[in-house]
Amino acid sequence: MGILDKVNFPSDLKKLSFQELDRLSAEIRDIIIDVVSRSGGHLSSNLGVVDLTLSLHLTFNTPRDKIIWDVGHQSYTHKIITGRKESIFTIRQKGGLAGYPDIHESEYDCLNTGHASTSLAFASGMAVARDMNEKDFHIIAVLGDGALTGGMALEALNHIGQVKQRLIIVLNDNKMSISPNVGGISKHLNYLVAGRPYIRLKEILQSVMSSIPGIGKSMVEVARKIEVLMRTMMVPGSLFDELGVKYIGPINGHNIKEMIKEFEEAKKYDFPVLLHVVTKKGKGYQPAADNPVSFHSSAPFDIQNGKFIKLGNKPSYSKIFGQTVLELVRKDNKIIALTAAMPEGTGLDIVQKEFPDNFFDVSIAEQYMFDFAGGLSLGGMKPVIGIYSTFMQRAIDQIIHDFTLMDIPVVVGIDRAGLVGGDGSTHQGIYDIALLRSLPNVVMMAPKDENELQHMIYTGIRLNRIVFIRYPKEPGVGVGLDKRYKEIPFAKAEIMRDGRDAVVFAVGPLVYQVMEAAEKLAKRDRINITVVNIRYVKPFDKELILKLVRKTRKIITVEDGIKNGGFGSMVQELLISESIKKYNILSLGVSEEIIEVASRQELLEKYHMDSGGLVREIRKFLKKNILNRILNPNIDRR
Ligand SMILES: Cc1ncc(C[n+]2csc(CCOP(=O)(O)OP(=O)(O)O)c2C)c(N)n1
Repeated sequence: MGILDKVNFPSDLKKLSFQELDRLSAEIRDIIIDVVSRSGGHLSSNLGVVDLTLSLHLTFNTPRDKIIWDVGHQSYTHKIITGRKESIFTIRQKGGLAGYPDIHESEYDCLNTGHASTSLAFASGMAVARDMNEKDFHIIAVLGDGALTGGMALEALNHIGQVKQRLIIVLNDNKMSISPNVGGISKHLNYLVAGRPYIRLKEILQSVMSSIPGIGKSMVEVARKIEVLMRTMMVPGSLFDELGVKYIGPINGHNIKEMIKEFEEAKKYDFPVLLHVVTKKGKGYQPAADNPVSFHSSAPFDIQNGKFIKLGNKPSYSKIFGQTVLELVRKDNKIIALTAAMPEGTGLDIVQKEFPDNFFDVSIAEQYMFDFAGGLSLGGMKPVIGIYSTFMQRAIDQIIHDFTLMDIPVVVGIDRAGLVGGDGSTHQGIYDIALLRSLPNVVMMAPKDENELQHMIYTGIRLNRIVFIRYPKEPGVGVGLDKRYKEIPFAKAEIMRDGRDAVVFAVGPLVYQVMEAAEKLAKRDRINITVVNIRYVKPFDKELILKLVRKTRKIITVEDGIKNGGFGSMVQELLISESIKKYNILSLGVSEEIIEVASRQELLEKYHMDSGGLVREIRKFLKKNILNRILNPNIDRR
């Protein structure tokens, strides 16, 4: 029987000895490795925080005390010891546990997270509310050194130091964002870890001076001067102290005893404190410790050798994006590739390796990245941003206020656009079309396959405009790549198939699902539909759309974005503005709701955008129309 058999809730931890706790850590690590090896997930971050999580739940009285996990990708241990160990094997699967904290899942999850750097603002507000309501519980925000680089976290620190509410911040420093952390703050944290003796000396000096009985004012003044001297001569103080948040650390994040001692101390302060806990990403599983980047958001793997299980040979859209940008940089030194802490995820890491001067990882700073790109563009460079659709939401104001109003050229590869498997509601890329479609000067494209993606990147750079190119998180279609880039004619769609019964306008790789459905409908139902690869969502091919609408009067739009305000709405608005009256339209897309955790395929099925679902929906739609015609024979079919 393992120790974990005895642990269901945090109260069970308190009955264990330190030796048992260490064994429990090892057991939990084994479970996490097992779970992630089967269905993928965040491995290295979770392995790093097992001891930290146990220490927090041992010290604090959850769920009365509130632990907020920033990003939340590191909450597997938290889930295991808060009543969810039996269901941990269902994590990230349809109907299973979410991969991030979820307030609907457990009372121990006090905040939904997924995007970085939100914990401090929430914790700060919750602490002020607690105090105003005269309640008495602890609020603990746990954020990584990566999340700390996000503007929101820094804005929060600035405010927390001013309001001075009672609040505990645990900084989990593993030197890594997804990739090695970058920037001045990261350097400062390294300094704090390396400068431990000096910082400790400073603390000791302070406490000695204050404990000398009857110490005169002048002595305190001397001590203060010594401190200032030390600070200016050899050790800058911690950034946090300067901001008004007491810094404690560094603390060994794998020593439960030491952490409990420090956390107990932290409870005593009635102002904000930050505990700098140092952990090792991937601890306990050598392949993940050796390669924390690949195991950050891991594919299923073989536990014995740490090798990822290959899911086919088709290159991902991200890979083609990175490859194309690299080839274009080789030809044009003015192209600058940009990412906000996602070099590998966006595929741009290969540009970083070959052209470090033409690449910037700005850390988790999406807003900054856009305006930085704006500056580069104004300076005559050609910025190409790689960003996930969901994280681009952070920079909507920069896109509107700073790009569209001045019409500053940029190319943005919107990765993970559309329905995203595994990560649940926080990571869906379903809003980009609706958010960008009404902005002036914006061009938006969606490639039907990886070959078209490379041409669109090439076209986008040549257009010298504000260009967004959206593509999903999935392997490409496997069509092979043309050797030479070509321009995709501006605002022109592509007819893939001709038929007289209806016309389907499809966005992105869903074109292929529609083509499959069209073949099935032709064979089984003798229904012949026209299929159009829309290519340009904005500005779209108005003439072609109107021509085909007039031909069939039965229109279907397909997009993996929200229907309300999305591409389907754009087509409907066009028909209204052109006073076209007699038509029937079926808009397929994502409904306005919180998206459940499921694979991309399951989500496509849910919204009838897999080929089978498309066949059924189109058949139903056309039958209804035939029925309508029989019942209303005098309908005006202008
Ligand atoms: C706004 C936003 N941008 C990017 C990401 C993608 N992302 C998820 S975890 C992560 C790194 C976080 O690093 P850190 O906070 O240090 O946590 P660690 O994984 O190292 O424990 C990033 C960039 C995100 N979740 N949110």
